[in-house]
Amino acid sequence: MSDTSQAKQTAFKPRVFSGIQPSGGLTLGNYLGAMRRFVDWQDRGLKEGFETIFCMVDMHAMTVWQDPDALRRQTRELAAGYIASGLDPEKSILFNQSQVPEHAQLGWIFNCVARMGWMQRMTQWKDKAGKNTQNASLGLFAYPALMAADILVYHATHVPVGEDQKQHVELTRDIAAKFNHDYGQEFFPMTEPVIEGAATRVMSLRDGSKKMSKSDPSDMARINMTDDADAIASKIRKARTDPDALPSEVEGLKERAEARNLVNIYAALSDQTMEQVLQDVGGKQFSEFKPMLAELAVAKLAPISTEMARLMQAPEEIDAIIGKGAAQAREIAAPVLAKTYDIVGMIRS
Ligand code: AQP
Repeated sequence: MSDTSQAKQTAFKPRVFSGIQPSGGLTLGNYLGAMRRFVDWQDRGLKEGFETIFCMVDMHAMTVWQDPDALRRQTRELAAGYIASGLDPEKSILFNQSQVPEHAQLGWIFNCVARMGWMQRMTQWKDKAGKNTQNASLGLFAYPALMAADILVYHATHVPVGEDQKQHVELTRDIAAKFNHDYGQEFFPMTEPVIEGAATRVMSLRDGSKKMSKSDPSDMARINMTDDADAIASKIRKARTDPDALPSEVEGLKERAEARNLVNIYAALSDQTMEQVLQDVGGKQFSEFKPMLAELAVAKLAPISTEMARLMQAPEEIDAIIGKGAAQAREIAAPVLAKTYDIVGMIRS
């Protein structure tokens, strides 16, 4: 962790929290922007002696309609994705949000701290509710307050996220600051969003101005972690591009959102910078580059999807892992909630 962030957090020991919604199949965006980085944090936590906590945020997923059986399956699939990507329940705490009721309990308190105006400014609310805000769920509107609770119920100091979640982590800081100010105590930390790495924003394969998303109506817009080699190759082959050859410099990708996205994905999957990739592929046509990208994506994703499929054959094993994780999570969350109740004046007898 950086010296500056450490200085700001002297009263709080470093702790990392992040989550993913089980709102559909996992995408390459979730993998590169979140899961792969969670594994790096897990390893760093082990070396530097801090806890890492990763959650399947099922209560967030249901802010838009989820079929109950699908939600159960998607939650287990996300747990399988975490484990297959390298998160180890012996090294990190892995669990689903609804098994730790302290999230919802602190979430209510934060609903009373957060202001309507703050929520109305959230880009994700505007994007997801669209023009029909009257018909969106109250949960979708209040989502960032629950996310603040997810983070602050562990006094988490660092939250690795993709670009799209930065605004919500900033709101978490606003909620913590208002709570601390209103009750005159430095009780909650000022959590840092950690946005780093090559692929903090993987874009749709059909539209380079939209992020790759699980809930995109077009399956061709995303690579799912469970796609087989043929599906991955076909989606990359059909990905929208332009007729020009690839440039040799990143500068040449300006105004070429789709081309930039494919180069960015290649860079992230091959652990290179975009500059390094372009040194090799500059001058190539997409007809040559796309098969290279497909081959790389299949090579990287196939072992993960195979392991996910194996784990999904044993749902009871997954449930045991996340049940144990939930118990560990509650050990941290319960005293934080109890102290919060004391601070706000709620009787616990
Ligand atoms: N396209 C992306 N590029 C980089 N990072 C991404 N993340 C999601 N999509 C991309 C990161 O994954 C983490 C979990 O996100 P989430 O599933 O909880 O919520 P989301 O950001 O709303 O993801 P989706 O796929 O778009 O889900 P739906 O369609 O249900 O809304 C976060 O760290 C996020 O930044």
